[in-house]
Amino acid sequence: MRTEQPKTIYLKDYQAPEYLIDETHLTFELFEDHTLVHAQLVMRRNPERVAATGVALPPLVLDGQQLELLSVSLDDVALAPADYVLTDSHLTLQPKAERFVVDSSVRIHPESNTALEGLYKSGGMFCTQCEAEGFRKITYYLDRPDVMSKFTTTLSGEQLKYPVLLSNGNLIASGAEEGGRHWATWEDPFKKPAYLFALVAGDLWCVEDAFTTMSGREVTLRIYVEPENIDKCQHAMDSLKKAMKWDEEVYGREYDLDIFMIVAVNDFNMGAMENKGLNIFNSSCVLARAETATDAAHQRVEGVVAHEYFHNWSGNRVTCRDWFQLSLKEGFTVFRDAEFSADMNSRTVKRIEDVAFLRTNQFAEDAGPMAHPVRPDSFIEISNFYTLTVYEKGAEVLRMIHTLLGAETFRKGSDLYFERHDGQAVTCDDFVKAMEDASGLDLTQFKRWYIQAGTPRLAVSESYDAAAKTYSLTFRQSCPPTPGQKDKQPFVIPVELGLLDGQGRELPLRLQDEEAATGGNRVLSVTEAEQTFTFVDIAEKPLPSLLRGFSAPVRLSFPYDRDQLMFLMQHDTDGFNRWEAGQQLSVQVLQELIGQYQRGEALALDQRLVAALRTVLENEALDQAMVAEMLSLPSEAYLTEISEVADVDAIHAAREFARRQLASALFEPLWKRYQANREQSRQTTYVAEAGHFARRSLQNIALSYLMLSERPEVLAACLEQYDACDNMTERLTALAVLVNSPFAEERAKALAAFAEHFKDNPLVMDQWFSVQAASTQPGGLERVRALMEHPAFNLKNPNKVRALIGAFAGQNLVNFHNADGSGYRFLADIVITLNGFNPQIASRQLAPLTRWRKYDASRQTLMKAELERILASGELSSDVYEVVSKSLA
Ligand code: 0A1
Ligand code: ZN
Repeated sequence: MRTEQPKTIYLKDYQAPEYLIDETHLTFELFEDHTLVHAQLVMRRNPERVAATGVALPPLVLDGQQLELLSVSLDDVALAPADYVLTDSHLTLQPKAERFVVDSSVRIHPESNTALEGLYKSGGMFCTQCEAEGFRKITYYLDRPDVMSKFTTTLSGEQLKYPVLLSNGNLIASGAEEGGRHWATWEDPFKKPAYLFALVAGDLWCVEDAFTTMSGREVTLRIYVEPENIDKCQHAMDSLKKAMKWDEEVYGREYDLDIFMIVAVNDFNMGAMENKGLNIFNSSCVLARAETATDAAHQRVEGVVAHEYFHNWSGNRVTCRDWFQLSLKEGFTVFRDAEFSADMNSRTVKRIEDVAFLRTNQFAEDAGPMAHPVRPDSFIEISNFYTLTVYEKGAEVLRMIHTLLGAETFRKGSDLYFERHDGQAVTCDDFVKAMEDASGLDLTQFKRWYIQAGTPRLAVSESYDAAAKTYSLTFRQSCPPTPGQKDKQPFVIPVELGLLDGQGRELPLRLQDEEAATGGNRVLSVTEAEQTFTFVDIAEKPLPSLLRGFSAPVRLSFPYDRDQLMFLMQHDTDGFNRWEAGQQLSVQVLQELIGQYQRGEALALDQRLVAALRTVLENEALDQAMVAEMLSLPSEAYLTEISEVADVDAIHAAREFARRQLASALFEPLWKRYQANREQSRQTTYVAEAGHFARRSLQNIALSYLMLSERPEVLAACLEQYDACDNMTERLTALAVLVNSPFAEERAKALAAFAEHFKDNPLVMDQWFSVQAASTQPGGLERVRALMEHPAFNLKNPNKVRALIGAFAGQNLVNFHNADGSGYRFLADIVITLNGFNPQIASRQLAPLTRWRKYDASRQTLMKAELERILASGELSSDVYEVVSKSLA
């Protein structure tokens, strides 16, 4: 909880640390009602700072919060309270020499740590989460990423309760103590910042495997879980080995320790954490097997395991100088994991999913009160900046560098970056400099992507001169103002494009002033506010395919008509843009329906959408995952995001109307493909591979349409799928469509059977909560309130909060935005409660309320009133304070 007035920290105030910590020796004595931490810090003055501060030794200011100081000594001399200054957040000492040793002992209370930051207990085990500033809740330290130290850690605990004792690096000694206790000492040979420290003690089982690195070293791989989950680790282990191999092949990066460990914990604020050699994971991102985890969950496990593993180089060996540089490691690592997933599964489908997510969620963040650059220049609470902008937009920035340089030169740049900065804490500028040095390109203007917030708009217009056979595209870019940034300079926008002729063939491209034509696909760099490119030798007016693969995170507009979009859906050589054309067509059709609804007219669906989707559905040669993606209408959240003022009820009514019309017009082909795929599912056992994901995704979206027909044969098929399938993907879809159907009796039966069968599996129960929280049937809030009383629900567990509250406020838009304001009041009450014990989760759950500017005047008033009520509710954490106050500013 906040004890001082929240303070804004600025990048411009960055100063290197006055002191460095060469060695850190930690001892933890774990007990049920407290833990004792002893830290020995071998320190010296930072030579870099001597010129700035002169010969006199500056005070040593150690970070520390919620610590009970038991003793402190300097070079073995115990200090009296008069020798130091102790506040809620710092311990200040006066060193007497350039080199010295600080010893401190503190008492902490992991057993009552509900914020899940620092050392805490999850179920019966001890674990840590130190990023970003959690280490200061463990011991007095220079808790900042540019202080890198070699750690040794000894931990001791009761042998029976905590047979497994883990920390970073290699186990160098262990033994038994009197009184049923035992201990272990771990040594990490690589220096690291405190945020990468980790400790685990528990009654855990492990799955073990091995990986031989490219230079022939043998690495032991272990995944530690609670005994009942030992049968759910194989997929994560397979993913880990694939990731290790991929990083060697694609980036030339080899693992560096003799052991790599993953531990699954049930209570975790985020997805997972890349602690050196000892990754700690939210169990939802490790555990997966057919019966309990969906295809999406399997893919998430693969992606998160890879993400954390890749951090060993992009984050750990080369880390961040300060937290403003967070995207240095996160943007890069998300880009790396996305490319890995693209290589393991379908590249186009992965891109479609990522872009849909980015445009719906990151674009909304970038247009809201918390908008910030990829490299923010100020923050109140760093935990609030683990954002979609830093992660996902940061990854898009890396992707654009990759596009501009080409794969080979990008690899040269990353090699140079890792070689130049190994063992250092560096900045985004250092990364870009390595890319410039490897390529010879000047990226000065490109760096605006790091410093300007907001999503650029790129309006494109065309003109064709039949006599001269020239075709021109004019690009106009602009970027709306964001908090603290009124005027924006033009970005470098790489636009990948092609031009199609009347038969859908790609034309060779030659720009004016160029000697010869290149192939049919190229990347133009748009760098000016307005810029025209003229292609020559264009014999007929072409149709442009723009921003292929979503080559830049911008809002592109081009005046396509619906027939042109249908043409692109069929003929574009770029798979992503075929999908994108379908989305744009759907958006146009849905916006027309929204208008009809608002004017009180009868809704009428443009039959061209039916025709376009029929063609897709009947094309057996298309990748089935692509068919499924093309059949998915833009989500209500996306339709909200692209609206000037979002009319929640009109959006929901229009989309549901379109779904019903499509279901009825396309019943035959949907039913045919559903039955064929369900039959194949019956004949095969579950396999977590792209081809199988594709088959099930088409089967499941078909079922969700078919159920809208309310025909008895579909209900029977749904119940058959629910009962007879061998995997959670089919079962959960069947359950979800029942929950959203009018078949009350079948729905209740399935929900009860599901809960009975899976009551002991918390991750499966999370899915059971989510499916109900997201149901758009009326009475959503009452259902959610009732589910909060269910024995499997627990507000202290972040996964439960996300599954029930997060799904309701984030996905169930018609119910959450009920015009009476009940959804807002409910969420504000939850945030006020969460603020009292887990500020990070409280602050994240707030996001839907921060979007108040998107809604009509009456909802705006209701939403703002709830934000104000939170602000006035008492002592707020810095996390919640920052988001609420900025939202109201
Ligand atoms: N570095 C982790 C994410 C992470 C960040 C903060 C946490 O606690 C507040 C936990 C995890 C990653 O990118 O995976
Ligand atoms: Zn990360």
